[in-house]
Amino acid sequence: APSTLLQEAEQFLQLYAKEQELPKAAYQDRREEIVESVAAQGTYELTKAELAFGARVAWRNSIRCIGRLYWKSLHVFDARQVTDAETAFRLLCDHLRFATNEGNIRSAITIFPPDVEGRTPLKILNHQLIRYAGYAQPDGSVLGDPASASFTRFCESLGWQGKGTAFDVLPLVVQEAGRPPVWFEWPKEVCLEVPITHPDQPGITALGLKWYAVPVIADMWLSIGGLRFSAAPFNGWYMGAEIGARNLADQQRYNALPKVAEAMNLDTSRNATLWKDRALVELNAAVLHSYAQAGVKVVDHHSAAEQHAHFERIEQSHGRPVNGDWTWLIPPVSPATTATFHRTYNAAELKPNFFYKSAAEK
Ligand code: HEM
Ligand code: NRG
Repeated sequence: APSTLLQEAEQFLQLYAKEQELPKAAYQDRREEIVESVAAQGTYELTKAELAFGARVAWRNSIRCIGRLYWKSLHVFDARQVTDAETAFRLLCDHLRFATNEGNIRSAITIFPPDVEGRTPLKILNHQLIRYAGYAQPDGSVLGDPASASFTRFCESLGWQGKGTAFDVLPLVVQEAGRPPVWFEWPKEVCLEVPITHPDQPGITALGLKWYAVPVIADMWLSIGGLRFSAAPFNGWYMGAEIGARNLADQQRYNALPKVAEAMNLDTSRNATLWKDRALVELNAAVLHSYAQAGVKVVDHHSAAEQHAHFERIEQSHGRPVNGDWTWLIPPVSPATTATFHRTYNAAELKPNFFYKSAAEK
């Protein structure tokens, strides 16, 4: 409804004016401009500066993100003019090259046009821009990443075919409004990957595990000033535990702990030998070692938690509330060794922010 659009636009403009020290006259002019545009057009356009500020604050307000200390350094690519699939693919290749930066990863977001009257001009159907395929096998198991099984089947239904390894990079799938989805294979050069090696456990190195350098979440919508950006993929760098304690370790993902334990000659006959815990620590050490060795930026969970604590102090010093989702902010390995574990958070989600889409909105 236009009334909530106007309300959210005004709230956002107030935040922008306050934090960017906009002169009162400029604020009032801009406010009038927005009111008139909404009256005439039913919508309005953010300036480039408002868009960049809004995207950065959306990161700052992300209650599940432990990496928020760096919210001001987000690079914002304005792709609001782009409505065709080929150009989107080209710009997303540029995004990946910029973000990857030969391993010295830079946080970035590419923002495609906002929805108009509930309609998304250009959709991205991937969960992350780069992710590995998962192929359902006749015996019920999955080759590759089980989390990608249904999207992999969907890509195959569009005519895409992977090599059939456990680490096939899925294609980009985009959809122009009113058209069928189309896929694009990423050039190899935009998908930097890291082979997982262990400094003193050759058996772990021999497992042949790997992971990609840059996580780019592509399936959330970005809310700024009452506008909805349904295609706004963003990236930072990995916290090692996302890979070592979840992607490679979860039973319903790559399930590597039994193999790691075997490579370490651990006694797996009883839970009480803590073989899973020992394997988990070494797998996480291997991930951090491998990314460092490859010159790819990564953060360990202890440093990440310290950085978040620093972020909390800065936010407090500016008189802003620090909201958080404790269940996500604690790392999945050794949570009680971090300060995050020992405090509580209010889980309110301020706007601008990133939100999940409902099944119907995907
Ligand atoms: C979630 C770390 C950058 C927005 C997370 C999570 C981690 C993390 C560990 C939890 C993920 C999970 O458990 O699956 C980092 C690090 C960054 C970074 C180390 C390095 C710079 C960013 C950026 C944005 C962002 C650039 C947006 C501009 C979010 C959001 C979530 C999240 C929205 C929640 C995702 C969900 O609900 O699935 N981050 N992040 N983060 N982060 Fe960050
Ligand atoms: N756990 C997911 C990625 C979620 C977001 N994590 C980040 N975001 N680090 C995974 O692929 O393991 N980021 O923008 O850097």
